[in-house]
Amino acid sequence: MECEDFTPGSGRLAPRVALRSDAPSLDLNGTWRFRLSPTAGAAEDFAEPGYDDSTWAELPVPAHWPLHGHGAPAYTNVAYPFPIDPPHVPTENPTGDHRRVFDLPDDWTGGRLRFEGVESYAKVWLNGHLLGFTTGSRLPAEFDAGPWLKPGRNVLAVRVHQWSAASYLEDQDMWWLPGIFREVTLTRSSADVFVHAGFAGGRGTLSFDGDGLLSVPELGISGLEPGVEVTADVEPWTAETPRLYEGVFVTPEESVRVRIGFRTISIEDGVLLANGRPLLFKGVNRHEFHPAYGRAVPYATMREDVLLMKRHNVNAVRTSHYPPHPDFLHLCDELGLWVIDECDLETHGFTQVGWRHNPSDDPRWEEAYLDRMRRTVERDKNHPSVVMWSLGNEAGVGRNLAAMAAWTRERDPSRPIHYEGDWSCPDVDVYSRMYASHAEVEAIGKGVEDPLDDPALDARRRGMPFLQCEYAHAMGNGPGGLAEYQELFERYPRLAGGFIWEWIDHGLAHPSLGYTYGGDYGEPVHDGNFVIDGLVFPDRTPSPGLLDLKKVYEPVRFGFPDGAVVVSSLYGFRDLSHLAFSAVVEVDGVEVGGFPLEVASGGGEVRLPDLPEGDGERWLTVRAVLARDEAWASAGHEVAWGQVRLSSGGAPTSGGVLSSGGAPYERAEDARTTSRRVGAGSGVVRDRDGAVGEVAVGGGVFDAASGRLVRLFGVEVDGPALELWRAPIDNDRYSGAEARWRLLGLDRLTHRVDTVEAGDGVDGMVVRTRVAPAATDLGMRVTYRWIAVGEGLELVVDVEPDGEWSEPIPRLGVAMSLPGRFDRVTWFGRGPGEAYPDTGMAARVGRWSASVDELQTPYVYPQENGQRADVRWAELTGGDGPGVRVTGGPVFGLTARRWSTADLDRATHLPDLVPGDRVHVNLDLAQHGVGTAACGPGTLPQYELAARAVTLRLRFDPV
Ligand code: IPT
Repeated sequence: MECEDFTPGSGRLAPRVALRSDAPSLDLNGTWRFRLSPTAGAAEDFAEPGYDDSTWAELPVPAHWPLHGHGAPAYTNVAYPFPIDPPHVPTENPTGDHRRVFDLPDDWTGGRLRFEGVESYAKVWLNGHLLGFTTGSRLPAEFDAGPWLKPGRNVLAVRVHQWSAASYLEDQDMWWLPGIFREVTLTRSSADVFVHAGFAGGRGTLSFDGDGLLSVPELGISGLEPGVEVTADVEPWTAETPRLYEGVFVTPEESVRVRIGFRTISIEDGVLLANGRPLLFKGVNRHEFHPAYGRAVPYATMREDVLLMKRHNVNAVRTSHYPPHPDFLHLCDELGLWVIDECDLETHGFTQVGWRHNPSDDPRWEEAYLDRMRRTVERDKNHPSVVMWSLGNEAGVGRNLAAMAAWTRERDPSRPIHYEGDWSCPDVDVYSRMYASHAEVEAIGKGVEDPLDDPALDARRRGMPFLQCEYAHAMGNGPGGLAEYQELFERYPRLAGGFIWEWIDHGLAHPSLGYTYGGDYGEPVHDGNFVIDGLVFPDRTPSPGLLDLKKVYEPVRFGFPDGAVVVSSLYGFRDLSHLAFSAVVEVDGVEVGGFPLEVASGGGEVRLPDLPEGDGERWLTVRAVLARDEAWASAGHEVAWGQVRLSSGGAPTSGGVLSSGGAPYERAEDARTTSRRVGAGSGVVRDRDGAVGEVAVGGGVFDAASGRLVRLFGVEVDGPALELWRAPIDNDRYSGAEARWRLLGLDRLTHRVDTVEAGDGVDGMVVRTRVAPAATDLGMRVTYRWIAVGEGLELVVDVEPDGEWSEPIPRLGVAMSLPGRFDRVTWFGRGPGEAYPDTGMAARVGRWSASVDELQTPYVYPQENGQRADVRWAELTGGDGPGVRVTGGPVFGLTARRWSTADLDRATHLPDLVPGDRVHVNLDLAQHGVGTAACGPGTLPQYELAARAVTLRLRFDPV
């Protein structure tokens, strides 16, 4: 088959820049005629202008045909979904024939047909003449249409094969989605220009290559000739201050708008610099994705991505793992993001055959590799936002990568070269890794990493800045460990930061499954929900992970010495004068005073006035918000905050800025003596036969035989009983913890009641139990002590492990259920969002209220979620009837949902979660950390939950 050719294309024009020209152009997007064939070899008669396509379907262009009812998407991460036998592809090769008729005015002459992106192989005919073919899905291709264009009716025909030799170079972790998924135009523009705009010694330098003249009216530069360098007084471009100057490049045929940003990227003493100052990436990896359109992403959606990133303190993007739509880079120039522009290259699936015959080291593929790199660099070379070229992702090692790097270095010496796949770094300028542990990142930061075998390569690498092109896998609940990475990035100058994996969940919208992932289309080989690992949900709602990231990436930090706030700026390129600072004092979550803070543009210490007093927990919260509208957010947008608990004298008591969500758990000295004994003792309720059926203690009624609470303040309840299980999160699942926990039986605990003591001589009610799974001698001895306290009821739960518990456990707390009318929760603790021991940096102490439904975090793959941490008290209310207030001793983790943990555990898609007639509540002493073990390091030791003797104290009151 011709699509099984190592050659990347034929008949194409030399690659050039994506530009905004005033030359006439015709938009060929819109409705095309479309026919899908299961194999590649159907007759090519459809390319003839007279062919009758009236029975064909209609298809929008740009689009992926599987998202418009033709065939189906398929997802694999690493594995090729076809046998590895390059350059061959399967006979079953879905092939989409496309036709578009367009009219040209009489005076139209010449032009280029430009395709911004076609996956994976396109063969193009104009008026029956074969123009050529192209591969390199996420890269533009142009064909000279001039000789074949006619006045009036013209017919464009394009045959697209899903599989081609090029598919071996496009094994990125994403949906396989064939089609003409970016724009098609007929343009009379042919210009090319390479603008060199630097900033050094406080001045801008400007020159360019290209056949024309360049003017920048704002700088008084006009008619600049190629190869001539001028200097000018300019404001530099940075992601923080994205200052652009409008330039015009004029050739005899056209005039082209170029937006110029003056900036210089350099590496000095192993430190990455922008305009001579350290550059720290607070980045994300961004795939192009839309839940309905796949990689055919509308402009408004690209813009939304950039705005969301800016609003969450993200300052950098790696365009994983291919050049994005050209408009995305214009947005990065305009709104300010540092970009690592990655070539469309990945051969990851060869890892499954020990990298045998990896194209990266096979000379037959060299031209294809170079072609991809040239098209990347030529298309995007004028963007100030692009500060690094990346050769690709996960393509192993080899000579073709070296060839790409050599060509790039020659063509554009102004930008460092990145590639992660070869840790010896022979071809690159920065040392890059993915998912390195905190300990390894620290060693690299200190320059004491393990040496390479080759001393020369080792010395070279030791002189390089380091970045994590991927870290903190944002799959499902998480990622944990963010604050600890950031602390390292900020401490060691060699560390240039990193890029979270990844920006968005690639869940495709589905009428009954909610969002789909691998396997939902019956793919025989797939990687399940590994495609659901983003910081935003498929509809771009920020996940708790993104909110935490915003906190960790804050460009302003607050410290709280006695009677003052210390404001530190982490901006690299601007001061604090664009921010307004304020403070509020809250007592038990109720505001008692607020005032603005006068902060110098360089930050520093601000003395606090006398702060209002109050009876209860007093907190000072300070905020930095935008003082004026910026292009990416309005005045008032919160950029950073800090919080501190005040002692009774008004002085701060602790300065934890990045606190985490774990509840403290300690064994009480003696639960019986420390609990208060107030109010009535127990009463015995006899049934008709005179037997003791129920026992009342204060507002609680218990089943006399089992000691289970059955009614609380008249409300039918079930539990509370010990719970050690959580619906596994992705990190539990992919790290193997889930399998070990299930083997142990933590998801199927049995509760044996040993003694129930109540009535005569017993103050309240004492229930001794042993909680254990079948088939093991491990268990927990659990004693529940109920004591009436005023109108309420106090519960002290002593937990004592029985046997050798070696594994961390998912959770330690009690579970109970209430009638379904309880649909609202109001609490004082951390919120408004979820928090786990190593996440929840975005959750601040306050008084919050939410419906039970609002407490759920809609992870596309259902899993443990929605815990509110460090809860002092919570009121559960709703419907007609009394509410219940739970008070911690001192705090607890709270989860409430309209399905049980077992239901959540069983669910595989969001619509599986169907509300039942009970509300299930977990009151936890602690949970195991979240980590990022689905890909990368697990829960850090300090966030592990060990099975050990603990006491949980709770108090229930009617409200
Ligand atoms: C890493 C890939 O580069 C990225 O595309 C994605 O697949 C990620 O893993 C997992 O979600 S590669 C992996 C072997 C570390």
